[in-house]
Amino acid sequence: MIDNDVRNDWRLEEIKEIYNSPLLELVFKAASLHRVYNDTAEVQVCTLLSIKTGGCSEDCAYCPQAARYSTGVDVQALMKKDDVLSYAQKAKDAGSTRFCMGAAWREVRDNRDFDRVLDMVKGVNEMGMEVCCTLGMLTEYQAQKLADAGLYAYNHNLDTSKEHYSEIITTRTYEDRIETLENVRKAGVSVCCGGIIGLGETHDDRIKMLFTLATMPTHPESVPINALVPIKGTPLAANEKVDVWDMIRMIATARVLMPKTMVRLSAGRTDMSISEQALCFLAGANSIFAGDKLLTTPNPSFDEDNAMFQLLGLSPRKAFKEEKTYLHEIVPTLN
Ligand code: SAM
Ligand code: DTB
Ligand code: SF4
Repeated sequence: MIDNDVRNDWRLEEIKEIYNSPLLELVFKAASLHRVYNDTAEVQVCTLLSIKTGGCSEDCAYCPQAARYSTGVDVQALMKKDDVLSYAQKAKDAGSTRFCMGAAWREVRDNRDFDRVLDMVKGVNEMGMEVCCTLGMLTEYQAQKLADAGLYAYNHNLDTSKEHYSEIITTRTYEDRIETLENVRKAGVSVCCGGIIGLGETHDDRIKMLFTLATMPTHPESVPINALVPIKGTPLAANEKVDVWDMIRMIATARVLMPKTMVRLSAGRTDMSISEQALCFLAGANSIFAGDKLLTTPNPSFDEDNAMFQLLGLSPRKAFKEEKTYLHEIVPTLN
């Protein structure tokens, strides 16, 4: 496979040009690269579970789980390991190959709750699913402990551009986010990092966020693109609904910049028709969150998504495929 398209020396001006190109040209370019580097009939199906909900100390302006906004989300302590494992089994039975556990924490602390999460990671890994966590900031030591327990991927989003970040979150910095991502990398865990559109950012902010992602020394293995789910009680409650064409443009640009990355069509699917989602898949999206809830907000049901997959001729991607591809690449005799 020729990897000339997988670059991390993108210039901001080049990205601007790609992002601003005529939409159908951009979709065509993204779709063409997508079929060179990925199996376009496959979509990774991930299931999310909120293992600790609400009561978060941070001030992320979009988030239903921030304690300081009255959003009606009930605070729930960390779930029991067995309950989490039975939920993971249900997700596996419904066709999910990645299970992502989310906690409304600012950061991980070295306490009994973390030990319980490590046990959950071990349990889900033993079930043969790719385990992912999103728990807030991590030290290098904590990332290593998660890796040792069998963690496959860690989700930690940049959310927006460095310039727009302080308009959205003031209780931590962009640099804090980058530091956690570096700790995850050092531990050998797959990086899942993307953002949200619809936060009141400009097109330039979106381009800058994509620039930061696409110029990392190694591209994130997965990049979730979320449309803001406006939540009553948060400062962004009255933000305008994200235009589906903006979502498609964002996905297509991410696909062109990071041809081998899994680009995830994340929050916002309940507002999208099958035709709109089909355009996202054409533009290079190859991962979704499945199950009727994201963390606290609704998402299409497994049945609805199965029907969509049938209609579009898509099938769920097998677990641990990246590893197998990698093995084939370094040991050609296995082919
Ligand atoms: N507390 C951890 C953190 O902030 O990294 C993990 C959970 S947090 C809810 C994970 C991600 O969900 C956020 O970084 C953000 O990108 C996304 N998210 C949260 N609320 C959202 C909303 N209303 N609409 C779209 N995405 C949202
Ligand atoms: C990501 O980028 N999107 C997911 C996951 N990573 C953790 C979360 C979306 C959350 C949407 C709001 C909610 O359901 O609470
Ligand atoms: Fe807390 Fe994460 Fe929500 Fe921010 S996005 S308020 S850190 S749960």
